[in-house]
Amino acid sequence: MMMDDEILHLLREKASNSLSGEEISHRLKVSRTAVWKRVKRLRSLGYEIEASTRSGYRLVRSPDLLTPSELKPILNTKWMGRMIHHFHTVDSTNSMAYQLALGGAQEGEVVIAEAQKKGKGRLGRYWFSPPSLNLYLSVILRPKIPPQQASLITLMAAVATADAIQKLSCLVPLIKWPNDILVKGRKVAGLLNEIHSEMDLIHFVILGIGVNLNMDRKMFPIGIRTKATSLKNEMGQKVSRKAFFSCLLEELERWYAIFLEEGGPPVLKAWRDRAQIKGRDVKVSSFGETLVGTAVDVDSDGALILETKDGKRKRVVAGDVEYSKRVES
Ligand code: BT5
Repeated sequence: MMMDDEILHLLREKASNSLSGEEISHRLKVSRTAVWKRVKRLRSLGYEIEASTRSGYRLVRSPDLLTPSELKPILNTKWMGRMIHHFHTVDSTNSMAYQLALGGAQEGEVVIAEAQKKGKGRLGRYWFSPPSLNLYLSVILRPKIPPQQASLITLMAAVATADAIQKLSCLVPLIKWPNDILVKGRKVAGLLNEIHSEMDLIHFVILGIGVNLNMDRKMFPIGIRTKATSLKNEMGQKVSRKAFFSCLLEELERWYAIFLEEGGPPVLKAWRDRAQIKGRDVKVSSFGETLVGTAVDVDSDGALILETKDGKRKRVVAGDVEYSKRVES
């Protein structure tokens, strides 16, 4: 893999011209046959590389792959995503990131996959993750905050994801408590945060984000077809996965810094602006119980405050919300 990246790096430096096989072999200290084999391999991955005996190799087009060599040149972050673990298929990027974090992976390392076989939603649910169309990624964070504040990280990530969607698509997404991102009332992205902690110390948080970018409506499983959407569906045009990745990481890095420096208030304010939850009639399922009432707000820990018909206030820390009326963003 390293050598593939080095060849691509050299070819990109010479984007408008060709580079001879001899020069590549000289610079990488390998034989010309080895270079040729690698070029063949890169072509099989979708790279269009012209080869002529006179002038050498020229990179004509790169595939829409989310490999480190494709992503790093366009990434504008300071530290997030500087280490990217890319996989064609994994069970779940969250599970992979969790294992890497247990093994000592650093804050800001990212796991990304073209497809997931067992993409995870919350509460044992699934995340539909077909290959090469969308974004499935997990970021390892090691915030020095008490575990009770971990749900603010979920809200922070939801705000960052919504901001990235708006920047790239000009659509205005709405956040549905706690972690759904809706466009025109349909779910376009979901977040799953997993935390590894002691009573009063977080070891790490895995921030899992799935965004439907280029999936057509008919590709969704029947059960979610009317509830889910993709940016392509809503914009009527394909979205560059690389550009979206870059924008998302920038927003995450920015919002995480705000959260660490200023705490919950700016995150909660941005979340409230995006969620417009106050006064909505909602049905909430939480730990097997169903509550019906009016949403009052989220509190400083990100819990949902609900007023039931009999005027009682309830605090919900985890669960699912259904709006009585369909929401349009
Ligand atoms: C979520 O759960 O919305 C969290 C999804 C997180 C996915 C990312 S992908 C990268 C990382 N690695 C993982 O393994 N997971 C994270 P929840 O709120 O429980 O919503 C799950 C429900 O959404 C399912 O029961 C379906 O009804 C629906 N759903 C499944 N796949 C979907 C999709 N691709 N788009 C929209 N809705 C979907």
